[in-house]
Amino acid sequence: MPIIEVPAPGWRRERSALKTVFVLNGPNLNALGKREPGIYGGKTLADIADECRQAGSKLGLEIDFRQSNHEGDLVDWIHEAGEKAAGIVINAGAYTHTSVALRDAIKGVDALAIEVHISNVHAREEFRHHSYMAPVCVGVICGFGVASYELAFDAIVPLLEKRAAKAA
Ligand code: CA2
Repeated sequence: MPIIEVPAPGWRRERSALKTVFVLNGPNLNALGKREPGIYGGKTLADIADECRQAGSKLGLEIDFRQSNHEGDLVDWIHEAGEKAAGIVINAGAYTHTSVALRDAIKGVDALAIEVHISNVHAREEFRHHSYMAPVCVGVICGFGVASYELAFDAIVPLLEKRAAKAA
């Protein structure tokens, strides 16, 4: 009698739910852990990338983690995410408060985008209270330290599942 291996239902669900999420980081975030630990904590961007990959893999997400100090790179990566990813988690740093280009790029792609910040921007200087990107993102998570990224993954999974179910 042939032996047929039947994968556990959970395994099947986990594999089929695998989705790519681009995690995009803007200017100065490469300096995390080196200065201003009172505001941003002591973790480096490499630590955050590791934590994001671990948290993402638990949720069946494939995380593509990137950082640039250049606005155009971020625009290009948003376009790339539109081709290759289901979601975008973006901490655009100071470009959040200045960039119409990032807003237009997010608006122009199908990938769902969530804006994140490590600090609570609303408890800081007034110029940080406004985000050009927030109106074109599905939501904004800020003020939870590095956990803001993981909270964004928790938030995006059901949205991606809903989208996939609609498309099926
Ligand atoms: O809280 C956040 O995640 C921010 O996006 C961080 C940005 C800031 O401009 C936003 O308003 C809020 C700053 C990026 C990190 O800047 C550093 C500067 C010096 C040392 C370490 C980080």
